[in-house]
Amino acid sequence: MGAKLAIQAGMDAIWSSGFEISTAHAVPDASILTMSEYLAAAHSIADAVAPVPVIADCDTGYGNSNNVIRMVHQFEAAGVAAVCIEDKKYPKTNSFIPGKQELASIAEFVGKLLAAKNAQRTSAFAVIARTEALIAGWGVDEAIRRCEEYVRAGADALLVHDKSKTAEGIRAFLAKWRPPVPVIVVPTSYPTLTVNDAKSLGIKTVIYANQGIRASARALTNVWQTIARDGNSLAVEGSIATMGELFEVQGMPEHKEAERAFDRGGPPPTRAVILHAGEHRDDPSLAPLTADVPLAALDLNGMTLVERQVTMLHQCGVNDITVVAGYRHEAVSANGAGRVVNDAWKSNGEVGSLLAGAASLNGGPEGSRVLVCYGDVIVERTLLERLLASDAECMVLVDRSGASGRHVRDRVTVDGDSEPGRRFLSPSSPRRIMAIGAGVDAAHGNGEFAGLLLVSGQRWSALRSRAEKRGSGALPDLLADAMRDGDVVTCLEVTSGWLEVRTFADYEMACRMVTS
Ligand code: SPV
Ligand code: MG
Repeated sequence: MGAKLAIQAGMDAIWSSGFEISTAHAVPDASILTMSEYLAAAHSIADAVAPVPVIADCDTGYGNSNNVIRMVHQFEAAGVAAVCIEDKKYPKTNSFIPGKQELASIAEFVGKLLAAKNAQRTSAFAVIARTEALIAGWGVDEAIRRCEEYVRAGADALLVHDKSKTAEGIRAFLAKWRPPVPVIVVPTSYPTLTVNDAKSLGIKTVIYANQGIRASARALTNVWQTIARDGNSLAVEGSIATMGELFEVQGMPEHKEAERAFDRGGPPPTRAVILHAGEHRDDPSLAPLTADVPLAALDLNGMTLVERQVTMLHQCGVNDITVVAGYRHEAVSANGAGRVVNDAWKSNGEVGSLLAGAASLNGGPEGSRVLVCYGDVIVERTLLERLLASDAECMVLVDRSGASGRHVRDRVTVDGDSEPGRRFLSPSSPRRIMAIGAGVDAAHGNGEFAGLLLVSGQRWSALRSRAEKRGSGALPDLLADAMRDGDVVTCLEVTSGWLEVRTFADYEMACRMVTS
């Protein structure tokens, strides 16, 4: 995160700092963490900022020249642009820890540099030699003597570290010797040196090695102290990053984009609208139950009807759900779903409710499918799963059982010659609906619309425009409009597994049959 924020703020490259990684683990920067831990951090950083170059601070090379060979292989494979090793004895301590800073011999360090340059597999990879001669108090001449040898051994750049309060040591170094490779400095203790000053001295890279984690530590302390003191987080809310900012840093927008482009695992995302606006008071047997509450709020063995519908949709992976309420809407609570009200439900009907629901779906991912569900219908989960598994452009659930002896609300005519009431297997490819809506009479109907409609993202936009044109009416009539314009509507044919609650007897049956 720190690396990505630094790049976003305008830095050119990243120093994967041993001090910062140790601090993040709350252990001393003293060869305590292992190479694997530094490597994992450098790898994550390189991934996060690619193709921005990352320089990995590799301390003393984590051992002798053999350790350096493996180190170079691993860091190069992890995508870092360069490694930097320093000429101290192992185990090292951070250069700013007072006390003894022991240097390795020139010969030993030259051996490590030769091993590193010999181990690299790609020509662009760089090995930076860091001298701690000034840190250890050995003076500018020793620093130069060492750096000359390091350049002869193949070092691609030199990091001349110093902990004095001014840049005089570095100035003196560069005044006496102008190395044939780039020079890098870390002005932690002499922050008055500007990048422009460094440039005019001939320095190629300035590393701000630890300011990031120092800022984080101070900010964390302030935030926790405030929350602990206040017993809430109000006072800090305005000064801390928002979750949205961090979603950006995580790369959530790219994640979503990639999911849309490449994720082919399973059915496409589906949003659902449940139409619950109507009053269901035309049947006298149900009217007393729905005098004060709508059908959606009726209890079905411990859960309201709408809660059952929402729960089942969740179980089938549909999480973006809008319930459209109307009649006695204040009694409809839709936990786990959004809720909108169609105030004009009496006059604009299912189409009006569909439009009210569509408005609230606007925020969802572009192109996802829409499932429209009648509020007074309960289906078995397997039917819903079968419908959702389909990749049809526009599909309705149709009951072919013949519906003999009972009122059929929405008749449909399905293509093909299967006789209603006979046993049958669903065809391998879905059959077309030839007619739907008010125009289908008993003589021509051979099935019943069972209250579920699944529409692809593309078809949804067209259906919505048609609904806007129509303004009101019943859902089957809207589909009939679409078919008149040439749209193909197919069906998933079933002979049982659903029921609609239109009478008190239906309600009783639902209570008997719905158990879990
Ligand atoms: C680091 O960042 O780990 C360094 C630079 O090695 S310094 O902490 O200044 O030594
Ligand atoms: Mg370090």
